[in-house]
Amino acid sequence: MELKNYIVFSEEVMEAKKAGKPVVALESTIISHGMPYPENVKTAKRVEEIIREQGAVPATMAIMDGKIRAGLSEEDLERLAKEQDVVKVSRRDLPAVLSQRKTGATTVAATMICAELAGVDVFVTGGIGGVHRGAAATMDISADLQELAKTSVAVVCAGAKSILDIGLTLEYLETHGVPVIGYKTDKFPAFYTRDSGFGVDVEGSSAEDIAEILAVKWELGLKGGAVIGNPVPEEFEMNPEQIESIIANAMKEAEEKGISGKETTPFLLSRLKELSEGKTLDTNIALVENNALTGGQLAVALKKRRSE
Ligand code: PSU
Ligand code: MN
Repeated sequence: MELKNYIVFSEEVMEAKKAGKPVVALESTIISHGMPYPENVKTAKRVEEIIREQGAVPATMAIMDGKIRAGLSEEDLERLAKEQDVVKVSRRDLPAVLSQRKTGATTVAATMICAELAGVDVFVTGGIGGVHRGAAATMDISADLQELAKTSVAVVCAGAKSILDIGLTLEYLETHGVPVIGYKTDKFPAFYTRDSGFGVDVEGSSAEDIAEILAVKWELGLKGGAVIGNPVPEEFEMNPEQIESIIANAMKEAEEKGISGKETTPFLLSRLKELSEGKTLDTNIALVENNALTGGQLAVALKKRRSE
C-alpha cells in the first residue's frame, strides 16, 4: 500500500495544498483527553477559525476508520470530543489503531508524524509532553521529545507544564539537537505561567524571524523539529505559587491511585481543573488560542520564506 491510501485530506486541506497555501496541523488528544466536553469542541473550532483568520488552513489530525485524517468536519470533532473509547495515540499506537480501525486522537508525537506525512511543517498545540518529575525512577519521558528529535515539524506551544521536570526536559531537547525558540521572550514558558525560570536557546522577535531560523535549519539538512515557546497572555497567567501547590496535590493523588503511563497526563489535567475550580481550563483555552494566532502567522511567514 502506498502512503496516499493511509491519509484522507478534507476538501479544505486538499485545496489549500493544491493552491500552495500555508497549512497548520492541530492535535486531537487535547480534544479527547485534555479538556472536558463541551469546552473541548468549542475550543477546537475556535482555534481552527483563528488560524483561518491569519490566512492559513487548519488540519486537525485524528485516526478514524482505518485512516489518518488531515482536516476534520464538525461532526468528526464532536465524535472525538464525546466518544468514550477514543484511544490516545502516540507513535507506538499508530499501526494498531489504524489496522484495527479504532478511533484515535493524536498526541504531539503522532500529530508530528501525520503532519510530516501530509507535507505540513507548522503545528499548533497547548503544551508538549516531556520528562516527568521523578523520571529517574519511573523512566516516564514523553515520546513527544523523541519525535521532536527526528520529525521536521515546528511545534508552537506555551512551553511545558510544571507537572514535568522542565529543566530535564530542556536538557533532553538539547541532547537531541532540538532548537527551543522563544516567541518575543528569552524565557521558556511553563504553560500556566510565562516564565519557568529556564531560558530558551534563542529569542525570535517576529514570525518572520522564527521562519528564517526554521528555513535555514531545514535547508542545512538538519532534520527534526523545533519548539516555539509562546507564553500565555499576561491576563490569563496563573499565580506561580498557587499552581505549584495544586500540581503537588494532584501528583500526590496520582501516586496514591497508582496512575501511570499514558493515563498520567490526562489524570493530572483533569484534577488540576477541579482543584483550581476551573481556572486551569480557562488558562488552557486562552493559551491554545494564542498559540493558534502565532502559529497561523508563522505558517504564513514560513510559506513565504520557503517560496523565495
Ligand atoms: N499537555 C496538555 N494537554 C494535553 C497534552 C499535554 O496541556 O492534552 C497531551 C498532548 O497530546 C501531549 C500528550 O502530546 O498529552 C503527552 O502525553 P504523554 O506525557 O503521555 O506522552
Ligand atoms: Mn508518559
